[in-house]
Amino acid sequence: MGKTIFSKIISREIPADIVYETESVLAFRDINPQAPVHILIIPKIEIPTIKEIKGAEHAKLLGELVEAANKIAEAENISENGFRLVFNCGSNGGQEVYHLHMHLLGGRQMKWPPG
Ligand code: DGP
Repeated sequence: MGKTIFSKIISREIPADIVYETESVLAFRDINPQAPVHILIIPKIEIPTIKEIKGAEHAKLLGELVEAANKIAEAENISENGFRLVFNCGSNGGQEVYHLHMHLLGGRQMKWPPG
């Protein structure tokens, strides 16, 4: 698969508002925010979708993505009131960028079911 826009954000070829970074994870503000806080949390390795996730191989990485979300939610002051984490997968899931990413959304009341 070709390089996605998120790989170019990881390599700093294109700019992003980066809010968190570790050796394995990067987080930056969504360019088209759907909530007062809308941050994308991504692994630095290229995994196209959540379908490629294997427990034995990726358990640590997934834990790091969720840990990043919790830390960012604290830093953004949305932890106490709660927030939403979303993985869109494939066409029906509404996925546009085929580099695995978790959406962290907060700062307003979320609705259910989602659109
Ligand atoms: P998804 O539909 O789950 O694949 O979400 C992709 C998200 O990525 C979408 O909410 C918009 C965001 N996005 C797309 N291109 C860029 C970009 O160049 N920079 C940033 N910060 N976000 C982007």
